[in-house]
Amino acid sequence: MFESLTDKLSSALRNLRGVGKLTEENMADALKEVRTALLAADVHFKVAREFVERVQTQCAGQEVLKGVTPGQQIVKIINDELVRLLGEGETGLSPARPLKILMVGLQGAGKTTTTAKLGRHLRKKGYTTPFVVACDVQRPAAIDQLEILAQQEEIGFYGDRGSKDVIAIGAAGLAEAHRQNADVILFDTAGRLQIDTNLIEEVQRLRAKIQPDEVLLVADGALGQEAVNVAKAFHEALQLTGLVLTKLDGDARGGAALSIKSITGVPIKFVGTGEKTADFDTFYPDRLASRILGMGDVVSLVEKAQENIDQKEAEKMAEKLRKADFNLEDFLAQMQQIKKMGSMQSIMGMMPGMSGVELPDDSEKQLGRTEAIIKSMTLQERRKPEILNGSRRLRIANGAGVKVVEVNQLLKQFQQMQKMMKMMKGGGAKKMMRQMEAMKGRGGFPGM
Ligand SMILES: Nc1nc2c(ncn2[C@@H]2O[C@H](COP(=O)(O)OP(=O)(O)O)[C@@H](O)[C@H]2O)c(=O)[nH]1
Ligand SMILES: [Mg+2]
Repeated sequence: MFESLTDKLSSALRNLRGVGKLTEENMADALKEVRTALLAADVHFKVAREFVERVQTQCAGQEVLKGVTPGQQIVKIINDELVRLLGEGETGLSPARPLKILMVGLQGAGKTTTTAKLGRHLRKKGYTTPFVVACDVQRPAAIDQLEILAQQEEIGFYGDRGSKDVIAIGAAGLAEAHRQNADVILFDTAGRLQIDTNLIEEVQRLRAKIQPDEVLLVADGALGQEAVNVAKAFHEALQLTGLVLTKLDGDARGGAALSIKSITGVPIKFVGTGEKTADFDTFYPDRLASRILGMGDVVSLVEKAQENIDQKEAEKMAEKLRKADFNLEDFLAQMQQIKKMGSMQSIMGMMPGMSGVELPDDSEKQLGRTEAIIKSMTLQERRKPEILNGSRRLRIANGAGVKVVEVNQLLKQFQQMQKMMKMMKGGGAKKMMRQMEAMKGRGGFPGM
């Protein structure tokens, strides 16, 4: 979906997310690329311009977070703007029961297919008896098409091949659906190749007759801006309650999806992603945004940093590391920060470039054991591990439910870490690298 947009946006941001310092220059370059990528995806030029302006304003007003780079923070801002553009939090349907849904749109947009898809989808979402009514009398084949799909999905069906009166068919279909106790009733209608007044008037009369709770426009997502124009026209005539964008599996560039909500004000509620009835889903703006950016990893990382990392705490820790007076108490606090952020594996998964790295299965458990060991120490012991003699170590091991060798191992590795920090302080980078190599061979610090 939207491969080309994804490629262009992620290459614009790839350069940015690594930079430690943002300058007007590298920002301007990246945002220009973002704008070009949007335009190339057939996003409305006004929408693209506003998008970039909003990102710029927000970047200027942001506090710099610890733990992430400014570039990563911008990826997050762009992501949030994409979500806003796609229309956040408005994808629900009316709670009415039975729920009456009128499906409208141009010929070939995917109305009939989508009617069946939606019936099937809603049954999975808690409706028990979907029912479809064939109100397309333009082509006899249209009725057959809907009936076959309904049978295949075991959905109730009403059609009348002997009548050309769409309004009467709609009313009769509604009555039949009521008789069968349907809890969601979908009306498939005829489309034209272009919007014309006859079509609109017919649908308006049908609408007045059946009083639908939802009027959903089915629009071909591959049409880009043209789909936006169609949606505007239908909305003016029929007060749409939602949109279904179809054919997002094909060569859709993303323009329709990104412009249609902000131009028409009508939320996208569902998307079609293939010819089969199962190729259909509720529309989730945040999921699509992260797919388009291809940087869900960075976005979640920034979110977690915003939520969980106590900035002062992090600064204090960094200072201690610099001064090399990092004791076991600090180590415990650090570990608890990490735990707050989620599992080790999920954090690794969020680090760009680290998602493929597998931690050993028991690293989580090891982290827990290390924590238990430190917690079994007195405050004095945590601050001055050198006082830990044999009997103290035995007491700690018993308290933590581990063997003494594990306590010894932890202390030894902690000593090594301290040595390393002293070296860093002394600037002995080469020596430190050698030390690290040696530690790697031994499996490193437990849980790190
Ligand atoms: N690839 C793809 N094809 C679709 C999708 N939705 C509908 N179609 C196809 O588009 C064509 C027209 O669909 P149809 O439901 O008859 O459109 P209608 O004229 O609006 O009722 C059919 O060949 C469908 O299989 C979709 O999401 N993806
Ligand atoms: Mg049709």
